[in-house]
Amino acid sequence: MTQSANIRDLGADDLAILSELERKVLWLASWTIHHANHVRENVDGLKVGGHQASSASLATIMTALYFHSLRPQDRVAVKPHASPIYHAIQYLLGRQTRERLEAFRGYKGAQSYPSRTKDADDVDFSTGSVGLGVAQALFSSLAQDYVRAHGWGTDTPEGRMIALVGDAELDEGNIFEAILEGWKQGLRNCWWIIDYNRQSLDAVVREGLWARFESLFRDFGWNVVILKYGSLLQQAFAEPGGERLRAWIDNCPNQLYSALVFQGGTAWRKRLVDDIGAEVSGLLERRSDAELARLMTNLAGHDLPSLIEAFRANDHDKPTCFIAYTIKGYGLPFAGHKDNHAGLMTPAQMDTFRTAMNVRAGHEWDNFEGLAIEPGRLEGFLNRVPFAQRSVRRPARPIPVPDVLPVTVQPVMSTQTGFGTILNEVARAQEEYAERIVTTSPDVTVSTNLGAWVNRRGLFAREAMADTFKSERIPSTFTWEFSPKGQHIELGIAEMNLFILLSALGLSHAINGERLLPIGTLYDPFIARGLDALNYACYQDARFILVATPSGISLAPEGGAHQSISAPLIGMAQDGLAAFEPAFVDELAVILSFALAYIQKDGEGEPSERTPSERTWLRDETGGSVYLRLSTRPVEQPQRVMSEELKQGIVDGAYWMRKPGPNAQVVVAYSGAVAPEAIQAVGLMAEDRRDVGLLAVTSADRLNAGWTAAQRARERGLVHARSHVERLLAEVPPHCGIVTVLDGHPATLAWLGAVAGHRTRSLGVEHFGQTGAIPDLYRHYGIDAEAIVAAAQALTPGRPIRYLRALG
Ligand SMILES: Cc1ncc(C[n+]2csc(CCOP(=O)(O)OP(=O)(O)O)c2C)c(N)n1
Ligand SMILES: [Mg+2]
Repeated sequence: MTQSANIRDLGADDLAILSELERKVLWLASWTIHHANHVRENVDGLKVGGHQASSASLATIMTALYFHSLRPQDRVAVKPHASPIYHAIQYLLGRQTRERLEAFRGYKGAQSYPSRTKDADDVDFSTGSVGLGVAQALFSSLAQDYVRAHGWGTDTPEGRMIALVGDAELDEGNIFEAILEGWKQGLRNCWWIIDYNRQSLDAVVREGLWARFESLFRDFGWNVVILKYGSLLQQAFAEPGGERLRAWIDNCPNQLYSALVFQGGTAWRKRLVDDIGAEVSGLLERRSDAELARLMTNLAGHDLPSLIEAFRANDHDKPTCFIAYTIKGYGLPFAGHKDNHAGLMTPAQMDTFRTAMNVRAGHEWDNFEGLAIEPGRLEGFLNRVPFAQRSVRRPARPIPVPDVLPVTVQPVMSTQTGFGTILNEVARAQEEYAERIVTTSPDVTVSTNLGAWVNRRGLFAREAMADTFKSERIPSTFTWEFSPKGQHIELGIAEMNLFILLSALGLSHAINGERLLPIGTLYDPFIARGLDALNYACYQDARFILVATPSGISLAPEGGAHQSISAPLIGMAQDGLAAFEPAFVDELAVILSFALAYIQKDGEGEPSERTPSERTWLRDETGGSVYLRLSTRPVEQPQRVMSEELKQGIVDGAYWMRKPGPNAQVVVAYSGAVAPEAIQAVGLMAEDRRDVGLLAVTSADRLNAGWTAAQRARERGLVHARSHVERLLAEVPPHCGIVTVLDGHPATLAWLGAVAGHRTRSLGVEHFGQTGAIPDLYRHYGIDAEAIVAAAQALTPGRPIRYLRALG
C-alpha cells in the first residue's frame, strides 16, 4: 500500500511536497529558537527553553492543517509553545518577515506566544495562559452561531474554530467549565486537537489519560477521534508478528515509550526482542536501526496521510476532539526525554541537524534550501494553499450610537437600577445599535438588573424554546423565551466562561466581520474569579462592556464574602479596560453611550501616545473595553441639565460638583456610592473651612492614565501637555488639603495628592467587609461623613470643626 492510497483528496505529488514542507517548518522553527538563544545570545542573553521540544510535537499536525486542511474561514488557537511553528508556516506563506523571526522573543520580534495584537502575521487568537485559547475557540463557535442566527455574515461559509491543545492544558479547570457550557449551548463547528505527547512541563502524564478524555468528551456530545498509529505502523501491524507489536505498544507505559524514543533504534530492537522475542524477529530484521526508530515514532500525530485523512473524514459540524499521539521533541535529539521541555539544542547538535536537513551554513533562512523539490513547484503549491487565500483582517464598520442614552431618572435611585432602566429604554429603540447589543451573564441576569432588557429582547438559542411558565399562565415577572433572534446569552455560574465568551463576542468584528456590542454583567467581587480570562480578553483586544454590580461594602447585609474591595485597583491596572465608577444615573447614561462608541474604536496596531487627545492625554483613538462598577445603594439624584462641559468631565474622569474657592482649605474627592457622605461632609464643614470643594471622580482610571501620559509627554519635551486632572487641580490653592473617599481600596484615589503637591488623606476600605446596615459599615470602615470631616480637620489647620466638637 502506498502512503497516499488511503487519502482521497491528496495526490502523491502533494504529499511529497507536504512532507518537505513539514521538514522545512521544523527546521525553520528550530532555527528561529536556536537563533534567539545562541546567535543573539550575547546581545540579550535570552536563554529560555520551552519552545523547541514543544513546537516539534505539533510540526506535523500544523503542516497538515495550515498547508492543506484548513479553509479560509477557519480560525485557530495555537498552543502557546508552538508559536515558532506558527511563525515558520506564516514565513513560508509570505506573511511573516525574516527580521521578525530573527528577533523572535526579542524587542518587536515574533512573539514567544502567538499574539493577535503584537504579532504581525495574522494570529487568530492569542494564547499563553494555558487553557484560555482552547476555550476561546469553543466560545468563538458560539459567537459565530449567534452572528449567523441574526442574519449577519451569511454570505461566507461557516468556519471551524479550532484549538491546538497541549495535553497538560486539560488540567486547567476552565476547559471543563467550557465543555459543560458548550454542551448546554449546542456547540458546533469546533475542533480541539489534543497534542497527546504525554508530557507536560515537568513530567510524563499519567497512564491512560486518553481514556478519561475520551469518555468525558463523548459524555458531553463530542465526536472523539483517536489518532494513534501512523501509516507505517499500520503497515507493520499487517506483517507477521504485527499484532503482537501493536499489543506491546498499547501496553507500554508512557515513561518507557518516551525513554525508548530518546534512546533510539538499538534500544528499541533490544527491548522488543527481550519483551516479545521470535514473533517479531522477521519484522525487526527487515528494518535497520534507523528505520526501526522511524517506525516506532510513526505515531499518527506525526503521519501526514493519517492526519489529512482524519481531518477530511470529519466532515460534519459536530464538535470534535482529536486525540493525536505525538512525541515531544519529534525529529530533534532530545525527543521523548522527560526533561526536554526546557531543552535547547547545542550548537553542535544544531550543526548535525542542519546537515541532516541539507541546509548550508549561511542559508538557514532560505525558504526552500535543502528541499528535494524544485522551488517553482513549491511556490506554486504555496500559492494555492486554501487557508492562505483569506484576506487580511478588515475590521467591520462601526455602528452609530446615540450621544446620550435616554433615561428617566427617579429622585432616588441606585446606579444598578439606572443600568436596568437604561437598557430597558434601549430595548425599545428600533435602531441598529440596539440590534447589535448582545448581553450575557453567568446566572446573575436578574440580580444585575438585566431582566427588563431580556423580557423585551429574549434569550438566544439556535432552537426556539417557549417559557413554560408563560404558556401555563403562571404569573412571573420574567419571560424567558429562547429563540435564534434572542439577544441575551444566559451562562452557567462560571465567571471564566463569561469573560471568554465576552472575548469571543468582542472579537466578532475581526473573526466574523460583523460587529457586536457585547455587555456582560456579574457581581463585582467575582471579577477575581475570572481575572485571568478578563486579562486574556483584553490582551487580545476583544471589545466589550463589563457591568459589575453590586459592589463594595455598600452591599451591606450580604457580608464580606460578596463585598469587593480591590476591584477599583483592578480597573485601574488592567490594560485595555477603561474603568468607571459613576455615582449618579445621569452620569451612567453618558458613560454607557461613550462606552458603546469607545469599544468600536479601531484598535489595530500599537496604541500611540504621540497622537492622543490634547485634552486628556488618553489613548481614546484606539479605544478598548469598558468596566463599570455599579452599586445597589439608592442615592438621591441631582436635578441638573447635562451640559456639554459636564458630559465631557464625566467621560474624562472627574468634574467639580462644587468648585473650590480661591481660599479653599479642603477639597473632598469621592467616587461612586459614597457621594451622599461626601456631599454631607462638605455641608458639615462649610462654616469652619472656607470654600470647600467637591470633586466627583467618575473614573480614577482615566484620570490617572491621562496624568501619567501627560507627564511622559512633558518629559519628552512637549512642555504644554496637560491632563484633565492637572487642569482641575491647578485651580486648587497649594495649601489646600484633599480628602479622598470611595467604597473600595483607598489607594485608588490616594495619588491625587501627587498631581499638584496637595497634602492628602485617603479613606476607603482595606479589610474584609461584614454584614450590617450601610451606616454601620460606613462608620466601621471610616468612609462616612464624620470620618471625612475628621480627616479634613486633621489635614488642615484652622479652628476645630464644630460638627466634630458637637459629637465629641
Ligand atoms: C495558566 C498557566 N500556567 C502555567 C503555565 C506554564 N506552562 C507553559 S506550558 C506548560 C505545560 C505544557 O504542557 P503541554 O500543554 O502538555 O504542552 P507540551 O509542552 O507538552 O507541548 C506550563 C505548565 C502557563 N503557560 N499558563
Ligand atoms: Mg504535553
